[in-house]
Order: sequence, then structure tokens, then C-alpha cells
Amino acid sequence: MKRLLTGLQPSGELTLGSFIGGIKQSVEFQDKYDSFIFVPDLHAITVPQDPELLKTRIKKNVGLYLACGIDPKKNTIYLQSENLYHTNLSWILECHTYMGEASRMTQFKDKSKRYGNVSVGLLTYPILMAADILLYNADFVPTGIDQKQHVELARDLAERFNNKYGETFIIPEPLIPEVGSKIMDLQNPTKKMSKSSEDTKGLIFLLDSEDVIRKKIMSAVTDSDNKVYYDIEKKPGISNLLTIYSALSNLNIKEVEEKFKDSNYGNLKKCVADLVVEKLLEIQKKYHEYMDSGMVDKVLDEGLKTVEKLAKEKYNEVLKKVGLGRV
Ligand code: LTN
Repeated sequence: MKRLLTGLQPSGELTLGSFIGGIKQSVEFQDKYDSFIFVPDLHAITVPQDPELLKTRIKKNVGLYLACGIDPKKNTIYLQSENLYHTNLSWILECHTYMGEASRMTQFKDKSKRYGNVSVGLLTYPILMAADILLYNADFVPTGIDQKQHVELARDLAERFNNKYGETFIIPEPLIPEVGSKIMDLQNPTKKMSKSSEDTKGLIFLLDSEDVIRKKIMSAVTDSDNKVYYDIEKKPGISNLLTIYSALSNLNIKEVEEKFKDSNYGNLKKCVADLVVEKLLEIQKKYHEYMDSGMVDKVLDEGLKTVEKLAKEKYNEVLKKVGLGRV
């Protein structure tokens, strides 16, 4: 079985967009791949974080992943900061990365503009990400399009290392999801529903109450044409509601269009809200069970045991090849 590895930044509360656009796909992948899912918490502190918030969010997010159907029997689930080999390998890779290569990364350039006086960690972030991937011989790395350049750096570093020291790392391939599963902000339907948006009126969080979910969907921005059909360009708001319904009902867009073709917008919104509430209450019930039973800690302990063993082997191989230590 090919190995798949993905990291889920604990940078914000998970939304309906995270579920439909990412987690749902990981649930499908878990039967096809040997799946490694981890929380890159070390990556989160490349920009300022509140320690208390960060800490609660890490466990909360793992609880939500489990509640959304990520099965701990089929996935290896762990925290990056608990396995020290990630940062150790990252250092060695840093010493094989050129300044020009690191400073050319688009995300670094964007974020350094946004945050001003940035940390060195923000510059070396993609190298730590390469270590996350290469440490476990991952074949595939599912990520958003914004991370493609980082996976390409991981490939370059792996090739460079292999050429210099002999076959050591698998060259990973990015897996970019289809656009169809992208959920937009309900207030601003040409913009992605992003967990790090400042304004939360257009976001549905997985832990929102029924009332809040209904209110947010009923006040979603639409258009004045009053006909329900799918057209991303002309009707981004309505198309987004149809996409949400399609993703949660497993009907395709054509079938959803057909179902609502004689509906007014109010009725469409109510049906979308009913379905979202049904799904999210189900997820929330499981979430509370996992959190209250200590399951999250148990899963993370087991994951750590598995990955430490694998990482140690790979890291020792690297040390030896580079000429470090006594091995
Ligand atoms: N940078 C990624 C998170 C991330 C990751 C990884 C993803 C860190 N390490 C390794 C895949 C593989 C992000 O911000 N989404």
C-alpha cells in the first residue's frame, strides 16, 4: 500500500469548508492508502500564537478529525512537536538548502509582507515541512494548491540528498484536490471559507450551535435573480449552497439542481440548513464522546510510538550518510 501523509495546521477552528474540502477526502483515502495524519504544531508558531488557545485547539482538532470519520485503526495520528526527529532532520536539510531557494517561496513572501518583521522560522518553515514528509517515506502528500511549491521543495531536497549520499528518500508527489469540493464564505461567496478569516459571519464552524448554523445559512449572500441553478460566475452564492448540499447529501450537482429548480431562495436555504444541522450535530455528538473518554490522548500516544520508531531508523541512516555522530 502506498503511503500518504498530510499535516493539518492548528491555525484556526475547523469549519464546514475544512470538512467538505479536506477531511472528507482524507476519510475516503484511509481505505486506499497507509495514511499518516499529523498536527504540525511547530509550524503554527512561525507566526504569533496565544499559548492557551493553541494548546486547546490542537486536541480539539484531533477530536474533530476522529468525529468526522478519521479512523485511528486506519490512520497513524500524531503531533509533530512530540517527535523530536522532525526538527533534527529539518536541521540537516536546512544545511542542504540554498538561501535563494528558501526566500523564493511564495508563501514566505506573502506572509512576510503581511506580518512585517517576521521570524527566521517563517523562512525555514518549508524545510521543516520537507522533513515531515521525507522522514516517513511518504509517496503522496494531499494539500491545497498553496502548498504545492513546498512539496516541490521537498522533492528537490530529496533528490539532492539522494544524489549526494545515495538513495535515502522517496520522492513525494503532491495530491491536489478537485476544485468542486471548495466551499466559499457565506457572506463573500467568491472567497474561500477560511478558518483564519477575521469576520466569522460567513463561516460555519464544526462546533457551532444549531441556532447559529441556521442563522448564518439563512443570511447567506445570494443574488436578486430568484432562480435556482448552478453558475459559479453569475451566481456564486447560490452555487455555493448547492455545492454544500451536494457534498453532504452525496447527490451530484445536477441532481441537486433538479431537486431545487422550482424552489425559492428561502426554501433552498432552509433545506441546506436542515442538512448541515443534521450532519454537524452528528459530528458534535461523536466529538464529545471522544473528548470525554480520553480517546484523543490514547490515539496520540499510540501514534507517537509508531512514528518514533520509524523516524529513528530513517534519521540514523541520514546521520550515518552525512558523517555525523559515531554510528
Ligand atoms: N504547511 C501545511 C501544513 C504542513 C504539512 C506538512 C502538510 C506542515 N507539514 C507536511 C503536508 C505535509 C499547511 O499549512 N497546510
